[in-house]
Formats: sequence, C-alpha cells, structure tokens
Amino acid sequence: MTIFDRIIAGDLPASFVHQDDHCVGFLDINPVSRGHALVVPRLSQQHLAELNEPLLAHIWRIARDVGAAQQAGLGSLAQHFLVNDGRAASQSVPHVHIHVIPRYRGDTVRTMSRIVWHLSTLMLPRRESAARRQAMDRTAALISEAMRNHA
Ligand code: DGP
Repeated sequence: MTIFDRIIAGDLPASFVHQDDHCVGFLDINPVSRGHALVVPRLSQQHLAELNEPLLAHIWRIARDVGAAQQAGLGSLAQHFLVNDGRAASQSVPHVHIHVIPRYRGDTVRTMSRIVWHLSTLMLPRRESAARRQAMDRTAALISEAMRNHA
C-alpha cells in the first residue's frame, strides 16, 4: 500500500482539488510553487505503462483541467506537467502521479531551482500542522471551485 492509497482511502489528510471514480487530485505536501498538485489514479500502479488507455487518457485530461483551474483560480500563467516514471527517474512514491506545477510571473529562478532540487533529492515529506493544512485547504478550494466552474 502506498502513501497515496492511504490518502485516497481517507486514512491520511490531503487538500483535494478533484475527486472522481477513477482518480483524485490533491496538493503536493512539498510544493514547488503555490498550488502544485498531484493527479493520482485510484488504481495503485507504479508506472504509466501499467495503466490502460482510457485511464491514461483520463488522468492526463484531469491534469490538463487542473492546470486550467490553477490559472483561473490562482492567477498562474502556465504549468509544468511532470511524471517521474520509476525510481531511477526520482520517483519517491511508487504510485503513478502527474505533477501539475503552476508557473507565475517572474518566478523563473525560484521555480526552476526548486524543480531541480525536487528532482535531485528524495525529499522527506513536510510535517503536518493545522495552520499549514488550513492554508493548503484554502488554495485547494480556489482550484476546485475553478474546476467546477469550467466543467
Ligand atoms: P515523486 O518524486 O515524483 O515520486 O513525487 C512524490 C511527491 O509526493 C513529492 O513531491 C511529495 C509528495 N508527497 C509525499 N508524501 C506525501 C503526502 O503524504 N501527502 C502529500 N500531499 N504529498 C506527498
């Protein structure tokens, strides 16, 4: 069982931006930029190659919509879609996930250096705190509201 299985099962907290029968989206605990989200299939597989075509298409469609909702809800200008598809590619959680990383005006140095740092280390997830979770929930609510408005 992966940590994402436990989030999907509701055993661990997360700030959700999307939930449907096939996948969920929630904010990354170690965000590269504000609103950095993960789109995760409910099916617990490690690699993209293990997903069937409809599920593959679905998670990418949802990732696209999360990117659009980050723009509408948070004012980002564009987004990176990133998949670390295997341990040798810096995958730290062995459960398929698409990172949707928003980009903001003037953030090049900060965001690009954080992406490199993200890829080059196996980071320990940040500790939970009530204040931090509330801030993440507020950000997630802006994204999920924009998702609903554009559905
Ligand atoms: P990757 O390196 O591509 O496997 O990224 C895994 C991401 O998952 C990493 O950016 C941090 C995030 N992450 C790890 N544990 C948790 C968690 O418990 N909750 C949330 N929201 N994100 C997590």
